[in-house]
Amino acid sequence: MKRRKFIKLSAISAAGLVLPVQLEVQAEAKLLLKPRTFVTPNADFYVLQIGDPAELDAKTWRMGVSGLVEQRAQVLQLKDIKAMEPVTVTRTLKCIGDPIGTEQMSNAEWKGARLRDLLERVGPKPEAKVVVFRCADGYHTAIPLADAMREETVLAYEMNGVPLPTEHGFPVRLLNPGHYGTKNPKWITSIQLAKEHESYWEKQGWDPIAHVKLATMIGTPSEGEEIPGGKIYTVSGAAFDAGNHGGIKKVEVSIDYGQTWEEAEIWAQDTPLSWVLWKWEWQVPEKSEPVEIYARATGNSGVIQDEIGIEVEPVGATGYHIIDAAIVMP
Ligand SMILES: Nc1nc2c(c(=O)[nH]1)N[C@H]1C(S)=C(S)[C@@H](COP(=O)(O)O)O[C@H]1N2
Ligand SMILES: [Mo]
Repeated sequence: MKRRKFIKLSAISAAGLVLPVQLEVQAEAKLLLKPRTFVTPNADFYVLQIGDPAELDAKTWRMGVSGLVEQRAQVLQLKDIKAMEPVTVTRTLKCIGDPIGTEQMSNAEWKGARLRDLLERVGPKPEAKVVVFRCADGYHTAIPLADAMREETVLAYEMNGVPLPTEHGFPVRLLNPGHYGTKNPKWITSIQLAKEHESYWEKQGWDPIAHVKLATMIGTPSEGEEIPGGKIYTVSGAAFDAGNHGGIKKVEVSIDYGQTWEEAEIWAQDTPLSWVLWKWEWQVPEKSEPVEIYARATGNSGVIQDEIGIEVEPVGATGYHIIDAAIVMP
């Protein structure tokens, strides 16, 4: 009660406004969480690519759809893609190079068209096994045709209500559920049906399948943070499996090197194709000592993350994210 009142008062003084009490307490409490919002604002969404972002002009941009197709190859403009049946989806993207997901994992609401609807127009030949995407920055990657034909595979042209920002792939990028960022190409200029393809990162030894592994990140506290002893501290973060283990069933936190685990509260979630956000209120002991905070998730399939992780780079790890912090008494 005392703490809530304090939070409420500081919210008023910080904002200089009096909001409805409940909202105000929630908003202020969420400032202490990381991630703080279920949908990542575009300005905060991680950015990753092999070189500089490609700057494309919607007026002159064209995307070819060709290769092993039954019908005539097509050349599409942005308006052609926007004329297709639109879908709006919430999806988390995560980089394969950030296996535990501390920084390169973000969540947005995207609008686009189903890749399947486009591929059905050209009709893949029976011998077509993969769909190859070539991009304006020289990047190229392929996904299995079966994945491309899933209902959830989307060619996105909007992100959080605005046209895709340049750095996120304007005018069109792929959202390929269940797979790391490598399989979500930006600045697409051609789509080709083929028997096989060796992609940009595969040539350098990265996993050609790139299934997202079950992972949990701790946002608060941060590495090396000093946590006041004898008070309540909110440990928070995100967990994600991209649906590969049936979604996240639960998230647990340990402050005794994994001997005992406390279940965290999942405070925001959507489909398994988005991350879940979690928090756990910790009654911090009244003594100065170093502390290690562990977090792990369990998938609906029953898979539990383990400390070391069964798989490591270059396929993406499953180990715990561990934070070294310190409890300090005044
Ligand atoms: N054209 C192109 N698409 C790309 C890449 C790239 O280098 N070029 N990098 C991929 C990787 S490794 C990741 S993690 C995601 C990052 O997407 P974002 O920058 O929108 O977060 O883009 C993917 N798509
Ligand atoms: Mo990535």
